[in-house]
Amino acid sequence: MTASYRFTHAITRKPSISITGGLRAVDIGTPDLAKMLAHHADYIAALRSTGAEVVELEALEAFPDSVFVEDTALCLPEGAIVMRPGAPSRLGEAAAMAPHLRALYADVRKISGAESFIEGGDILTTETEVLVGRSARTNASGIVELTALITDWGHRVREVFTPPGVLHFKTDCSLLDGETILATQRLAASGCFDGYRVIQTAEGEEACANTIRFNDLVIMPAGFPKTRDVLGKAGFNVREVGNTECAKLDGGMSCLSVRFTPRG
Ligand code: CIR
Repeated sequence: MTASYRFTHAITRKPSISITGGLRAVDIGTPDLAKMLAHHADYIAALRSTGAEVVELEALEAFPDSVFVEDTALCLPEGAIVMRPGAPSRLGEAAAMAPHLRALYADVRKISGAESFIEGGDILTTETEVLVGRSARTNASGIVELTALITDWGHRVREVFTPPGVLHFKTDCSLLDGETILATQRLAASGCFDGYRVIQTAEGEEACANTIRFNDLVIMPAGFPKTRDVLGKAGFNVREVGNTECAKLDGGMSCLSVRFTPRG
């Protein structure tokens, strides 16, 4: 069993009607809720098709971005960490996630420093390390606190840097298997994946770097045929899911779930 991409569980949260007011770097249009709900259902069906149990949480109208549940928690086999989002409008989402983590884990810890900020989208867990990208949402203090919280579980944290102008570290990369990363050219060029095998997104298809390996599937946003074919030829079992509406809010495949296998 390879821990970094084999999961028994995932948590998702239904998009809220307030999603139309979600954060975005550039306004390229209002997301269509009906279409987003349809994409969300396809996403959950893909997760379930691998045999995993998916806990679907109710929409949180007070938090427009709450469908992007990944940013609220880091789940490791030994326990879970409640994040402290750097976007002020998203801080309360983490507290809303905590009871659901406690229902599944005996050990739930949290980032609590008033000056510490960290979002799950900046964290890539591989077979050997937990990479955390400093970004506009994740700061050095958040990374120091996370390191202190997970070291006794045997995890090694490595601080890396999210490229300027990119929302999260994982906006530009994904884990494909125990040693392989899908990354944009701009992120791979930083050298942060030295020692890993890197498959680069095709030119002009950088927006599909946020993909997930979930059990036997690589779940990627639809509409990126060159990268899809590269992954298919490399032997990955690719499933495409529509993402046009979440993309308007800078969201991709990883943001929509917290994926985990609680130990014991
Ligand atoms: C935000 O700006 O926070 C949301 N509109 C998008 C969050 C995407 N989450 C992720 O990449 N993990």
